[in-house]
Amino acid sequence: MLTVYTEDHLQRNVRTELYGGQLVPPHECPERVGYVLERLHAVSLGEIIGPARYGLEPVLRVHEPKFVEFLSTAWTEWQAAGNLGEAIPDCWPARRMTQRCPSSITGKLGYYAMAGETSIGPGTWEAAQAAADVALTAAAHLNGGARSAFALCRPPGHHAGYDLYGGYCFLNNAAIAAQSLLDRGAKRIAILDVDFHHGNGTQDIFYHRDDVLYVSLHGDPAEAFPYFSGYADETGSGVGEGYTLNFPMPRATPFSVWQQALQLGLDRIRDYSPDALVVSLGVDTFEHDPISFFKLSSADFSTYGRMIARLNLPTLFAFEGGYAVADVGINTVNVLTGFEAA
Ligand code: SP5
Ligand code: ZN
Repeated sequence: MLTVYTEDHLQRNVRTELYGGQLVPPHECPERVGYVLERLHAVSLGEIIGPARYGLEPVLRVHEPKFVEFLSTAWTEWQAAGNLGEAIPDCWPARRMTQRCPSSITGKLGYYAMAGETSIGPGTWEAAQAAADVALTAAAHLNGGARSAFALCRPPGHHAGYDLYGGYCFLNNAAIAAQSLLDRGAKRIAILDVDFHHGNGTQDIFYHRDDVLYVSLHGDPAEAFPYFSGYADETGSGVGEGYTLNFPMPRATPFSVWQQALQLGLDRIRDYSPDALVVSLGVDTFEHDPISFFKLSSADFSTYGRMIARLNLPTLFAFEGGYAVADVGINTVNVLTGFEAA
């Protein structure tokens, strides 16, 4: 399997995450990708190439122009305003407040953020744009006839909505890739999101559409981030009704239960008969993940990689979460080798 990767992700190296009432070193750190690379080499998964540059056009197919403009200027504006730390919001357009975008950078952060844990720093925008290019390069590879490709994206993407960032995500790499596959001739794309968290951003972008089926397995939003998205009764709207499928699951969910939900999701994807599959591949379902609560073992990742392969679809894996840093490489690559072995 081909991997697409760039060291440009290193440009995102913020010092702070708002966590437990403290500013701590971020869970979503550059070392995560280092462990994945190390494991890719160890198993000789295949060639690793750098991304092509696609510019903003494919990004603007799924994100709002003013949001993208905000992301590209946020750090400069934050610094120019005299702030000493990294950029974090402190006020949101909550119920019954106006939804107008302020001109103040602090106001804009609250307007565009779906969560406050995610700091913006120098290089955040450059890394986010590079991650989108990584996903687009992997999509181009599928278009060229490949069976599979691994987009080693960082920062991750599935919490980023049409005009929302947060949950460590800025641009929705998986959604950008899915849209580019449609724009290059695919009629239907399925997105399978196996990250522990609900991909609220991906759901948001495609909620009203029937040309992208979104299937997600995740921690019950009543108990888990992102809290305000991912219930089973969120099923799509308008022509998109029935094209969003959510499987929220409780604390301590073991692989035996998770696997049953996965099989139901895979059955739905097979019925949909898509031209290709995009997998939002987060490995924070791992039993030792520090911020999540499912109980998958490292071997379980291989098992479900094989299950995904049985769909026999061109498949793009886009890297998302996973914070048991030293095990992120083994778990991620187990999915890919499981897929290849099937
Ligand atoms: C891409 C991705 O996996 N994003 C996850 C973002 C999660 N951010 C908030 C985490 C808050 C976790 N609180 C857990 C408390 C554990 N005691
Ligand atoms: Zn996650």
